[in-house]
Amino acid sequence: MTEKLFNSVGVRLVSDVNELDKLVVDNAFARCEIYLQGAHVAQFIPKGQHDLLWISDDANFIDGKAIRGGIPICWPWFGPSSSGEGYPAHGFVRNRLWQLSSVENDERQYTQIRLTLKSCDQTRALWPFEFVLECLITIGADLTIELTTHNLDNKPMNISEAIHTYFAVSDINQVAVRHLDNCAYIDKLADNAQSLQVGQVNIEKATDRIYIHSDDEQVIIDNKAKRNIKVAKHGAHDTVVWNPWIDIAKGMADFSDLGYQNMLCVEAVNSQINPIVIKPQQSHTIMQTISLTA
Ligand code: TA6
Repeated sequence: MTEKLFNSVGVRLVSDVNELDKLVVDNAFARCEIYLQGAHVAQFIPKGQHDLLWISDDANFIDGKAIRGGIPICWPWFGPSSSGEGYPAHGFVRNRLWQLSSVENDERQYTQIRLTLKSCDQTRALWPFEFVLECLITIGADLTIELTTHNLDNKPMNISEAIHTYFAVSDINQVAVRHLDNCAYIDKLADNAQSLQVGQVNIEKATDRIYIHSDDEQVIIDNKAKRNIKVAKHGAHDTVVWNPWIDIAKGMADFSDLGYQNMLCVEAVNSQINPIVIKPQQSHTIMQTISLTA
């Protein structure tokens, strides 16, 4: 195992022949692990707390494979590609190696990690645009993921995207999501039928919903753990709530069979229903902040 230290206190780049390269941040507020592949946050543990993020016991940590759990970045499309079969689900940046651009502290002494990904021949083969993608990850009492798309092309680009966060919960049967009341949603498990949410969201079966034009703040109430997680977004029209439940989980090799009991995805999304058009030389940012709340 090799390690590189940074000027910013409590940040190490850990390279292990059996694993992917990851940044380990251990500052005054939290511990966090970030894989360079996918700019993928895999752990966020505020001091004295348990991890806010869930990772599958069967997750792969292999070059070129997406990690099941944590915070995958889905870009430049969310879900299946509109170009048809042969294109990866959720875009192509979650399993590519990003470049580490900077490690700094902000004025609150929160650690800021900046990772970038640029278009290249391999990305052009999947999506014919010139771009720079920047992911700024701020680790403090809360965790913020800020994903900025720079369109360097001479044509407008149309993207959908997600910050696809997997939260750890103690028992899915005792969890509720608040602040989606009265919001319309597309039910992906009911032929994309549209419904209206009434009251809080309880998860009692496989759930895969796109809440359209949702409020910018939800709260996950974890009754068994007696902890609440605030999930705030910015620059994202939609919120996706996903739990595969047992049958779908069993169909995924990297998803532990009973893992569905201890996870819930609440994602900041611009879905294909609400794509973002970025003009040449313009930028767009989507953001999610997660924190414990009373
Ligand atoms: O965000 C929910 C979702 O789009 C589901 O439809 C589900 O299949 C999930 O993401 C996981 O997708 P993945 O490509 O990571 O298996």
